[in-house]
Amino acid sequence: QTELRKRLIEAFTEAGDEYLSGQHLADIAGCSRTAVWKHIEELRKEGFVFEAVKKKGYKIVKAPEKVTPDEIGFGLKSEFIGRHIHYEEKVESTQKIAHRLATEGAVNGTVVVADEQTSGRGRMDRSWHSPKFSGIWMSIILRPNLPPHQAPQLTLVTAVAVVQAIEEVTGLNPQIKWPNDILIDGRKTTGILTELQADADRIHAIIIGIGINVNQSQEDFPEEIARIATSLLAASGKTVSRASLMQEIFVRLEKLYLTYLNHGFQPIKLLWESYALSLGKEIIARTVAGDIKGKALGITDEGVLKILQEDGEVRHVYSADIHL
Ligand code: BT5
Repeated sequence: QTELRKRLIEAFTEAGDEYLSGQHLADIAGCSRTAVWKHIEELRKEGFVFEAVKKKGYKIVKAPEKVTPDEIGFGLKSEFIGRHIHYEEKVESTQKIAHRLATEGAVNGTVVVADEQTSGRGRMDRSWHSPKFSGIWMSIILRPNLPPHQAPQLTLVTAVAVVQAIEEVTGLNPQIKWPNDILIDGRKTTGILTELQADADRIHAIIIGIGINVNQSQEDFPEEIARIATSLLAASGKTVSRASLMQEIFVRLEKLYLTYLNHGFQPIKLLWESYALSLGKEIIARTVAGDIKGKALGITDEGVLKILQEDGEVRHVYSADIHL
């Protein structure tokens, strides 16, 4: 099967700008036209973009772009985030690898990235859909000299950096849903998962997992998330270079991270609130201890969500899913 696909790819390479008819491809590959069509569908799933013209046939207009260290390193402007990149084509979860590398002493700013995750994770053991080549699936290892209770603030720092990078690269205007979702037109395009290696009073490593839907078309999403998810391509109509977006995220995150370490959360808080989706709105926060209903007032200087209940009491929410 892969041999056959290789022959098809070679034929397309030789054909250059010419279209190849289904029959011609079938002759080259020595299979039926239906089989050719199936292989083209497979190649599409791998990230190839085809142009199909009636009576003429097919042509490849774009090959999948991998996010290898070379691609990401070329033109990278950050000082430490992304300076060490661990790339794999396919992994269970980049978080898992990052945890291992962090234990083995990976330096501050190390990034683990993969073109596909087979069991990408969300919070609370939920799964994260991470198909081949169409998104950014990465984990960033940072080693701030901070107590563990400040870690949630770094999720918010990261969210601001990702929003700014998406704005810069695509011109879209994403919004943040507390604490870790980045939405465009109300649909989730990015999720952030922050995990720690720490003892009672110090963080050894913080592992920030970032999943961004980049080049999926809206039909590509599985049914369970089709109505709640979107990608940068689906929202903007343009394919986005994953490597360029990663570079932009590294530069923005580095800047905000240093601001945060030197000046505290206050400046980040202002930025975060300027991108926040739900401030001033009625929301329901689903926590493990039950629902809290009321108006989202903002976040505290610690990054904790404040909700004004109908009875006038202001509740602080440390961890929850927000429903609008
Ligand atoms: C998150 O969890 O949003 C954090 C996702 C972090 C993923 C990154 S990818 C790199 C790194 N390696 C990993 O293994 N993980 C990190 P949470 O707030 O729990 O949201 C999970 C929920 O989002 C799921 O239950 C689905 O409803 C939905 N979902 C799953 N995949 C999605 C996708 N690709 N796009 C939008 N929504 C998705």
